[in-house]
Amino acid sequence: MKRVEFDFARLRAVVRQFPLLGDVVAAERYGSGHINDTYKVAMNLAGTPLNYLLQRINHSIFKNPAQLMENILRVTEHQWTKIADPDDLDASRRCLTVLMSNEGLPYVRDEDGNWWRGYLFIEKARTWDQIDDNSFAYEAARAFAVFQNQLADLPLPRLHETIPDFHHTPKRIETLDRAIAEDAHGRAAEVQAEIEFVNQRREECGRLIRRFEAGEIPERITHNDTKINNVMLDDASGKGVCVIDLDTVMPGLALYDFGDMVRSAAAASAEDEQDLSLAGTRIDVFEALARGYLSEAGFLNEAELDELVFSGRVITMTIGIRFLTDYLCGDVYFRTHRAGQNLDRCRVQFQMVRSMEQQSDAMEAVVAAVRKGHRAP
Ligand code: ADP
Ligand code: GN1
Ligand code: MG
Repeated sequence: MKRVEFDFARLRAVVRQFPLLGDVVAAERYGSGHINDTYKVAMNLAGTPLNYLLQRINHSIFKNPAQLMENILRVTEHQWTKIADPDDLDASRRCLTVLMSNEGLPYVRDEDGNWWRGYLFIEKARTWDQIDDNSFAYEAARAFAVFQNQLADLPLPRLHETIPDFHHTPKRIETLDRAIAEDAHGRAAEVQAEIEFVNQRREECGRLIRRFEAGEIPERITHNDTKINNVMLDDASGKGVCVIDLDTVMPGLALYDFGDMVRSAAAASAEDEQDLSLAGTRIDVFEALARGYLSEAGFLNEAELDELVFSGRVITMTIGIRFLTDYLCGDVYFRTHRAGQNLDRCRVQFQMVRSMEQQSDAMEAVVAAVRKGHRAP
């Protein structure tokens, strides 16, 4: 998908395809996601300001946006059955609300064939790219567990797989191998150390998939992109308000969701930090995540509980492999703002994996203590 900035007139034409009252007065690029183009749209509703969230869906990555939006509608409507409470005057902040178009669809198309969706703008809450307050980690992990709980009884049919094999680490390694062999941008020589890092861990990368295939770890409905900036925390209380970025909600492993919380929230540095001495995994944040997640994730079986620590390593490894692959392919998947950013992102992920390997025993002890605390007296 070509990266283009949309001017105000074009955005206003998109907004006009939704039955919204009032005047569009401003629009600005919003958030720091790597995939979609997000805009905050300000409206003037007869003198009252009102915001909406408008997103261009990245249709190079999500090949079937209509099916994707079908998933999101089903998910949010199901969440709503769990949330709606006439006494809760703040319920509409607790899950995303999809805007339906003038034609009654959960998306609109523009003249260039782009796909757009709109959401109610969730006010008085924000996302964090990095956190330095462990209570935020606790609340975020808890919110993602609540989300998994809400969807545990989503009626059939199965959700569409918006990106097949999204977290299948061995398949991600195969894609990396192809990118190395092709070396389309002549970058492979420069990343020999990273390739060697992957080579040393090929075997263990398949561990969760093997346990899934053996029937020990169940398939659940999971979020699959539980990055810390995909949960909105309340400005006043710091509590989890709403889980967002639902493009990848589909059948998956709960462990991948926990693992990606560890990767993103327990990072000691920014995801693309260039000074690797700052990168690593913070065990204090890991503990807060484990406490928050297990406070709500009573559905986990023994095998899942046993793999909580490993899940952080394997998902961090997987995302690092994806950043490395994208670097070799010429930075076509993840949005970048400077040369070498995907390689820096990869290196931070691999440094975090090293850090988790070194702290493995301590992290296992944390999980054991948290599990003990959650056992019935
Ligand atoms: P991406 O897939 O590119 O990561 P997201 O759906 O995560 O896109 O949105 C990007 C950012 O926009 C989020 O991190 C969040 O800060 C903000 N955002 C998304 N949805 C809403 C919403 N409904 N209300 C307010 N802010 C939102
Ligand atoms: C992307 O959309 P965003 O920025 O929340 C990516 C995730 C990666 C993440 C790495 C659909 O997430 O899988 O873990 O970047 N989303 C997709 O920061 O590929
Ligand atoms: Mg996001």
